[in-house]
Amino acid sequence: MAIISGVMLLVIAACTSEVEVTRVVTETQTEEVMVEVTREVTVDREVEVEVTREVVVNVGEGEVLEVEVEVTREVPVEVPVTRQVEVTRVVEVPAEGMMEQGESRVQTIRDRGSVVCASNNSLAGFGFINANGDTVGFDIDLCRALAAAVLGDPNAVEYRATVAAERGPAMQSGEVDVMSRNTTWTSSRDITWGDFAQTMFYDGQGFMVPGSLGLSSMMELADAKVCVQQGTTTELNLQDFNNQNNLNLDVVTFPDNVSSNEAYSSGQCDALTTDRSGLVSTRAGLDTPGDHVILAGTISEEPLGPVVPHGDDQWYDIVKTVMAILIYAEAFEITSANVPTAVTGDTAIDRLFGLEGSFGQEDLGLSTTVAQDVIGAVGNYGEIYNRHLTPLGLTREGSRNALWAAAPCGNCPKGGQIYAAPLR
Ligand SMILES: N[C@@H](CCC(=O)N[C@@H](CS)C(=O)NCC(=O)O)C(=O)O
Repeated sequence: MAIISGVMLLVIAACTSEVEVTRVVTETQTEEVMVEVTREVTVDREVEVEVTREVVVNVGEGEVLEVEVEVTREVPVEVPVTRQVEVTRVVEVPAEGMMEQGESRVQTIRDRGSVVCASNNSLAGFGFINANGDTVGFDIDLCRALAAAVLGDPNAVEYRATVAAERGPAMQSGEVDVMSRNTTWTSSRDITWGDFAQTMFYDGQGFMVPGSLGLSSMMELADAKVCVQQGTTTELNLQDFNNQNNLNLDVVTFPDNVSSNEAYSSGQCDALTTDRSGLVSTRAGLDTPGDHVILAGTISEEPLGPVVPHGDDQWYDIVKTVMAILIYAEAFEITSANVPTAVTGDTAIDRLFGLEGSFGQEDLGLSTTVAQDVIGAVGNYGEIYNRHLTPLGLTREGSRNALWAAAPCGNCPKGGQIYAAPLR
């Protein structure tokens, strides 16, 4: 159903059922449309009233239809009233909270008072709902960091739980501000879904099998039944892996994490495949994790990171800059416990925390001290990692997810790939 919001100016011959709508029709609508009546005028008394209630009507050009309106300012009629109106114009405007054309996403976020973040709600460590009913995780903390940066409140996030196959449409519609949800950056997604920012977590696709099968290599999976989730790179990589190695795999696909994990844990599949971090997370939630083995090696490259809808450079730059703040705060050993609020004398740290100079934050419409808000709220990249991923057993040290450098020092590499544009 196409939902179109319209704005009508009603001119009412007072207290009769004759109503004229004075705007011009742009197109004929015969579907269900949402109409927002914003102003009602009684002709004989010249009283203007604000009418703000949204109503859903079946409408076509020239049709007479009933619209229930709620009058929000005093008028000489009873409220709510039902009027016969003739719709002569339906104007497409975004539903509440959606971006209006030409408006910046940051402005929309500020008007709305929250960041809409597409998230995962079933992947422990990365994005899931905890026992208190809160959405938490490594990916979730990025949504919180963005809310802290733009709204000064890490809790001002509206989460949209999104299964894998819903991600493309969610991004393309622009209904979410950002997606932060174990999502692999690929060229076609970058072209068709939105702009990918830095990689938050470097991963690759692996396989988990019950230890009882006695397998030691992915190449021993011939003829195995493999559970995989629809709408993922995992599904596509599995096809390639199967074809290239003539493994004759029996691939069983599932619409979401819960159903694929259940199928695996109930023995319906010999193997479960997804990003290795996803396997580690899933294994931790099994009844007897020790009975399951994640086979050595990966069959793909899975750089996981946030993505924003195409078309708003300011917002895209904000997401990248906030990620850089998380990364450089760690490189400078600034944590949520020691955020500087007065000049320290270290120029790079003072610039990052808005105490001296600038790294471009004001040009992005952010506060000079945005890094204080972000790091104070969620901590640096390492704190976020340790809070959510270290408990799963995803060792960071020595992995690709270590920092590239401990400090902004070209000669002291840490060996990892977590890196961002220098903040200056
Ligand atoms: N990184 C891969 C896989 C991402 C993915 O969605 N993985 C599944 C399995 S771990 C998942 O998170 N599903 C959660 C859900 O559908 O609720 C991709 O971007 O396609």
